[in-house]
Amino acid sequence: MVTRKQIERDGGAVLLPEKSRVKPPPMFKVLLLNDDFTPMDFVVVVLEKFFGLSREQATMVMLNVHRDGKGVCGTYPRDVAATKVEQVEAFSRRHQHPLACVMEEN
Ligand code: TYC
Repeated sequence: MVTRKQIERDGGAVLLPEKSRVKPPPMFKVLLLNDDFTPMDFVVVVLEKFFGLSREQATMVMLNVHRDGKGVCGTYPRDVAATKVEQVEAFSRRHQHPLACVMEEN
């Protein structure tokens, strides 16, 4: 908030914010990679559980990965992306599936 007193003290000048000198934080895509063994239903569950996708969105992303070899699940700051990769890989190994999840800087 700018008070009348502050404006008067500045001789009525309107002070604009300085140009920010900090870069926005780098963002990272989290991708799933296709393989021949992980069941389609399992990939859909992963996309719902860890990326908050609806059943319909998850099915579309899974089919894109199945067709194209890889696909983006979401974009996050570095630490969030790294946690998603760890969670997906741990969950997949626990269920004995080879599903691979990687992150890439945008
Ligand atoms: N290709 C797998 C199959 O036919 C399905 C699959 C989709 C696996 C996406 C991994 O990231 C993946 N069962």
